[in-house]
Amino acid sequence: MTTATVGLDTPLTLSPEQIASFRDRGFIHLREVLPPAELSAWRPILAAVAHAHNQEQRPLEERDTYGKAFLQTTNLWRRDQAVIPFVFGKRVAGIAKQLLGTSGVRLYHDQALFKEPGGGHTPWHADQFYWPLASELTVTAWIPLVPVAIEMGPLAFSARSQHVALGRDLAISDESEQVLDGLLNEAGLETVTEAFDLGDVSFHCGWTYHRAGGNNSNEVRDVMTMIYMDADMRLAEPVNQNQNQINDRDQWMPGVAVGAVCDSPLNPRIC
Ligand SMILES: O=C(O)CCC(=O)C(=O)O
Repeated sequence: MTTATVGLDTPLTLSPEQIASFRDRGFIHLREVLPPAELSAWRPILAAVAHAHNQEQRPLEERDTYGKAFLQTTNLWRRDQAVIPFVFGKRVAGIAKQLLGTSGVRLYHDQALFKEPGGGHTPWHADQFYWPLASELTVTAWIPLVPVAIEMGPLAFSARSQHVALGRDLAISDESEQVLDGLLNEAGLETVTEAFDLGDVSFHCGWTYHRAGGNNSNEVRDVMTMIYMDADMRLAEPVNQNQNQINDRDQWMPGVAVGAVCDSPLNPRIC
């Protein structure tokens, strides 16, 4: 089947080698997952919702490092029903399910991450630092809506970093960029930075360290992400009163009790 004949819900079966590579390296960059024509048609729809709900007004030079990294708009599917077919697509969710080896996946949340022309780097970080979740069965799908050349800041991964508990108390910041760069280098871990063609999708584990360079082109790096978790994921007590985890619990899983399955109305089971 070529990507020209697939849709957002068409299943894609991964090879055992692809699944093993993801579990070993903590990420996988898959080529030709979604049809470029379909992504190009979705781009203006997703961008319109993202921009309509983004509050950032400051020019780039007045923002801090995180603010310069991208315009972030969360849970587009709750803001406009038009994007639900994209965010609930079973093809990408089905890949997440195979990678995790779970009986199914729920949506944790989605995000648009648009790196503006001249936008800065995304510092090294691991997403699971922010999540009050009882297991590591989480995966983020990073879906560019435009081809992302190296100069535009594609997502880069520290291969196998999910296996080493380094710097796990660091929030994304100038400090995380500096400290983790040193720690990951000292640990001898390989950084993988690759351009993305339109249709490529990467998947990374919650504890895989990742970063992105700045956008040195004249085009916006439009990216949509969907974060999935095991359909049976349970809510954990926030670690060390981590305020980020308290905020995430309240924002993304309202009403779920510690120890219960994260099945709030914001966390639909996708497949
Ligand atoms: O797109 C980026 O620059 C960062 C993305 C990221 O950190 C993520 O999707 O977890």
